[in-house]
Amino acid sequence: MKISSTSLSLSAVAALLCISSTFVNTASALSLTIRNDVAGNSSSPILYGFMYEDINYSGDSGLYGQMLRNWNFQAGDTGGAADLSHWSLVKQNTGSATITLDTANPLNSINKNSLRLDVTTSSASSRVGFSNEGWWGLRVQPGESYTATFFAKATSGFTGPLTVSIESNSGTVLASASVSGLTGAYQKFTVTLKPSVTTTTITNKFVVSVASSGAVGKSVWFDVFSLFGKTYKDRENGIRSDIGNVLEAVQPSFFRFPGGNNLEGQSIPQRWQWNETVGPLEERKGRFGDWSYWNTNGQGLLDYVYMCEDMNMVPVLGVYAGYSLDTSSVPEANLGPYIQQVLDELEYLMGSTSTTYGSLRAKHGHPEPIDIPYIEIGNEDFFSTTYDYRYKAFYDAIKKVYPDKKFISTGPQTSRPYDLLDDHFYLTSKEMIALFNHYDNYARGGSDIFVGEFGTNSQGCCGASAANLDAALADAVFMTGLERNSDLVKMIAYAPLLNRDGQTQWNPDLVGFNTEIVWGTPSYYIQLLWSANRADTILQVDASNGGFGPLYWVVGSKESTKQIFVKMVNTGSSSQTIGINLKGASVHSQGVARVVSGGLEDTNSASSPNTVGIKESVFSLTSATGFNYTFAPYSATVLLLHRM
Ligand SMILES: *[C@@H]1O[C@H](CO)[C@@H](O)[C@H](O)[C@H]1NC(C)=O
Ligand SMILES: *[C@@H]1O[C@H](CO)[C@@H](O)[C@H](O)[C@H]1NC(C)=O
Ligand SMILES: *[C@@H]1O[C@H](CO)[C@@H](O)[C@H](O)[C@H]1NC(C)=O
Ligand SMILES: CC(=O)N[C@H]1CO[C@H](CO)[C@@H](O)[C@@H]1O
Repeated sequence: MKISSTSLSLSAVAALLCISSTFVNTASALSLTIRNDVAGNSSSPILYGFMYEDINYSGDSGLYGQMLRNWNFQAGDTGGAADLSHWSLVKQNTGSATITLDTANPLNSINKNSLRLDVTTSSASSRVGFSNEGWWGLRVQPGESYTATFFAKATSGFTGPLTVSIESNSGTVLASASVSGLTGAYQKFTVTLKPSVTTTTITNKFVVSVASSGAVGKSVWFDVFSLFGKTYKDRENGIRSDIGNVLEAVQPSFFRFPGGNNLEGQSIPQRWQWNETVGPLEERKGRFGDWSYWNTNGQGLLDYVYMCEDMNMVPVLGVYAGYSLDTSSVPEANLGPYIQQVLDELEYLMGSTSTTYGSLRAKHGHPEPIDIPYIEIGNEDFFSTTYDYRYKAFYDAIKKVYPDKKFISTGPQTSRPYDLLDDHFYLTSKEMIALFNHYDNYARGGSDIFVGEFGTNSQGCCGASAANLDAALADAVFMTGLERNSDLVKMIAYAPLLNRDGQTQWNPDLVGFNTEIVWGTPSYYIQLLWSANRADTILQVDASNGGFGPLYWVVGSKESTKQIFVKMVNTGSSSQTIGINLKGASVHSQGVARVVSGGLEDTNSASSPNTVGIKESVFSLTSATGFNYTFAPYSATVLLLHRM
């Protein structure tokens, strides 16, 4: 049902919700009647998803499973000149050698820098070589295998062997392998290392060394290293499996990538360019990211697509739209090449193998075309004054080739239509709770809403407050309002998604990690609770003896499983007992309660990752059509009922 509700005042909507129910439990307690006897609104099947960009070292060092740092010597990871940072010389006993950054022996036209090892003295008992310290360590876990790859060549007369190993920082070799057959031309070497350890440690390093008098006076060049442990769904060049599992648990339906700000570039030439992120690793140079550190692009366009495929997420592709963070806009007359680059990107993804870029995709290992149902033109273009002409130009060109795709506008503009408007909310808890009814009176029948980024910070936007339960409950209230309006609000995503502990640029974030572990913030558990208990129909709820605040609710049903989900947030400091009745449905005598609750300041951290979580219990109903339930202070609860 679509009604034009712009003229309805909030109190009129409240009055509609307060139509008296036939079941009144007590004179004073709030009582809700779930109306399964009248048609509900259908809820968006892809309501919950993720927004992702590399911020806070969340890509390199985090989501991207590459364990080595500065693996292709393109730039210091703070974005400075290329160097050998994070690599160190290794020498034992009388061994003597140097390592230098060499620009005269390029692997190819993209990766021109190599690490050169010059051996002065070496013997069987005096090894020389170099090590990489990883991203704040190298995690070695029981039962895990590690695959290392690299390119190497040597001066004539030296063919190897080289020893490739993972060692503890105190020098214990945990696993090693040997390669030989080096020549004067670069070759790719691959070894598998399987440490036999019984505990997880991160105080380890990756070492390549030589121990032979045959190497004396010789030089060996190395480039493009990689080291991966188990990746999520065992993807080559994939994502860290524990992070993948934590993300998967949320059951995200869509993935917005590659940014956010990180799409735009600090300046126009520094924008994210798809064609620099695909193909073999040795063809990816990297770029200086928007969050002031080097992005290796080891994780690129096709890798994000694999993540969508492996996690069953619909891709929502942000495309560069001629505006960068230094507030410069590409003039209208010069947009042509930028539009062409986006068309090439879309052809790479969606084109058949008979197209130029579709065939490149096939060459990169993905012959099947990839559907991109949602295309977002730019990012937060409400910051610019040029969006009208830019949106129009990109929209017209893309629409011509892909008429059936859905277009997302990142700000209000009137030049061309859009299917969804991307709204962002970074607010305090109070402000977020006040937005509970934000979309209640929003006009239906026009474009839909994509809440592409939101996150409550209990101290206000972007500061350094903790991602605590107070913030998470405000998220829950806001999301409850979004779900009540999910006939209009089609997709929502918390942001930012990931944060490397100790490298926080934006707080709060959904998931924290360090080299050893990964944990959800309280907001993560709210996402999980609301997303994984997903309804397809939002049911009418009649309230008597009270209204919203401190309790906020939405009730939905899922036809295929006969489930009813009562989602309830209690922002108050006291428990709340209310009556819940059902009209037009009888439910089984036992329900399941899934609850996040605690103190407002409670949070999760590296040293205490499980302070806040979801507690599940079974409860009994006094009748098939009604029961009383007590909601804990400061809690978000899903009551799962099963229709007979
Ligand atoms: C990527 O494409 C742009 C033009 O669309 C081009 O200028 C640039 O050189 C390309 N980069 C690589 C690495 O191919
Ligand atoms: C369905 O959506 C309309 C707005 O289009 C709203 O007025 C009505 O309350 C919604 N019904 C339910 C059950 O949420
Ligand atoms: C809920 O509690 C009230 C007050 O104690 C009681 O009168 C009512 O019968 C209860 N309702 C159900 C369905 O158990
Ligand atoms: C890489 C980078 O810029 N890291 C930053 C992350 O955020 C912290 C806190 O804002 C900065 O100190 C780091 O420099």
